[in-house]
Amino acid sequence: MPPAHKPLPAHRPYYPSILADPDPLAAALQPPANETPQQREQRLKAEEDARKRSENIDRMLRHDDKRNRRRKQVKVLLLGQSESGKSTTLKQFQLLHTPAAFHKERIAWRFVIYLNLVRSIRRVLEAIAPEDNALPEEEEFGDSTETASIIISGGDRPSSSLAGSQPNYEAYRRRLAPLMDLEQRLIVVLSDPEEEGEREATHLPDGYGSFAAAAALTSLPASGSAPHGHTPGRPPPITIPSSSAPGASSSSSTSSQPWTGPTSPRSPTSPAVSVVSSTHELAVRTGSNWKKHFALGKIQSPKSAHSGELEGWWEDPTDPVHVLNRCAPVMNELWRDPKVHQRLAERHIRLEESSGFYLDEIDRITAKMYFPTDDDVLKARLKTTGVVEHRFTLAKNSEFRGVEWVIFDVGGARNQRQAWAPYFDDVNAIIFLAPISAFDQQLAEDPRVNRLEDSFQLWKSVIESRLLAHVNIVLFLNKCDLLKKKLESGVRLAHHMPSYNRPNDYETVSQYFRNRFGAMHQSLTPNKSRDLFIHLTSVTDTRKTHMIISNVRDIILTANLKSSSLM
Ligand SMILES: Nc1nc2c(ncn2[C@@H]2O[C@H](COP(=O)(O)OP(=O)(O)O)[C@@H](O)[C@H]2O)c(=O)[nH]1
Ligand SMILES: [Mg+2]
Repeated sequence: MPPAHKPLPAHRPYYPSILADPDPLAAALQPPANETPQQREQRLKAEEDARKRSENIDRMLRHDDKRNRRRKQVKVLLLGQSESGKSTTLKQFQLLHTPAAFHKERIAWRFVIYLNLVRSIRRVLEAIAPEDNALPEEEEFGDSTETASIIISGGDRPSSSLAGSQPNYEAYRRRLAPLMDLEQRLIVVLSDPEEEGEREATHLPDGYGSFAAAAALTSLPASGSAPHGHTPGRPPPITIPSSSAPGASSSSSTSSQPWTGPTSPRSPTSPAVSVVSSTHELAVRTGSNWKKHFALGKIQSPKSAHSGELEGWWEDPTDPVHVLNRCAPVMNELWRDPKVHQRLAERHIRLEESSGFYLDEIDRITAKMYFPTDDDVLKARLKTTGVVEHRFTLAKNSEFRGVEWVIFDVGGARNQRQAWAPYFDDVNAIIFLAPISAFDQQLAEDPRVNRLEDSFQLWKSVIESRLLAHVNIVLFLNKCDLLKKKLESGVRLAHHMPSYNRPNDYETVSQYFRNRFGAMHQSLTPNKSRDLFIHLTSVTDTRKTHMIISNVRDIILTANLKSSSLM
């Protein structure tokens, strides 16, 4: 059972109807029972922001009512746990429907991609740290919750019998130290120093388009406030909620337990960067319009004493590209070192499957005039907090010409889910993403909870919801490319889901997941006439995803047309 929750303030008109209702979705969206006053304050602020935003949209819609009666609008909500692929799906919608705007924004992702790369290097260094160095290094280089998400099982330190094959950790650490400094500087550039307290959101202040502007802030100590990392034991087995017994919940109690993961409140005077870098993933906040700050025109290089404006960022000596470029040979050496790979394998760490992985393309990414490609942007990982909205109008498709689409991308982490509620009201369709490759991983926000188990629980609460009973649902069983690789590398589903007793090949496993998610819908939905559309997806694959999106778009439009003609 989910924990009891504190009542929410009475002035918020959206929630009471949901919270008073014993709807299973309401329970799934409850805040953690043991939240601190600071977390509560933050949450209430986020909810207030979401409410205002929703009210603004309503106001705008009322204003545009006349026009909208003629020009139909379709609202689609992207739902799913953190790192399920929601923002990537939104990027694919943008790339398909507003490619010029997408291309214009590509350069804004450069620093995010750099940060993703540097964090991968940090993870490798953490993984190869010798046993006796382990604790200090974890404190210095961050917590282990992120690496926990890519540990297959076990997670024990390698035994001392491996001593002869140790990579030269100290030498790598010394030679790559400039990158660890750079990580702090990138976080400063991408963060908002105005915001205080524990927060994952970052919104970019004016004037932060220039890397030089942040250089002055970077003499801060690297860390010191990192909480103790969590070394997970063998992950708990996954139990699928029984589809034949509506209301039955998983036998695992972990998923309903409150989050007690690392928290490290930041004092206003303490360096913002150390907390962000060691305990949190960098996130982007709704409405921050952060991409504008990094648009080409805003990236100013300092003026040369002699010749005025410089040509590009690569001529700015303070630009991060120079540190990256200088460290590229060592990064390559580290990533190609067989001893490093042996160590990673012994620790069951597969960085190739983690978010924002660019280690196979170090030379290209660190080139002085590097400009992100479409694929780079699709692979970039930046956590979403709040709700991001994207609008576009179908111009070419004759049948549905002029229909406006509004797609909402939400934060998927557990402490973000209550911000979803205001968007349920008049949504036409939900695209729910479940990353089925994650059967051997844990949530970053709670390493005790298996990611697939969390997806099943979330899926169950969405399909059972009476509030959403008449909303079209499309299910993306995502990260199929990673699932295939994982199974081919020998990871066994049955090891993590003891009830699974079929062959371990991709076809059988993906079909099994399709059947299970489908059967849950069939038995739990309050609307038996609702059709469920299931797609096996890898949303980083542009060609296939665009075909699926076009198909989904037409299905949603047809269903929408049908229901509006019935009204
Ligand atoms: N290989 C692979 N990576 C994916 C896929 N979907 C998403 N990703 C990556 O997973 C990370 C998290 O995705 P994101 O869209 O930010 O997840 P969100 O938290 O649900 O918005 C990003 O680095 C994506 O590029 C997929 O199907 N295959
Ligand atoms: Mg996101």
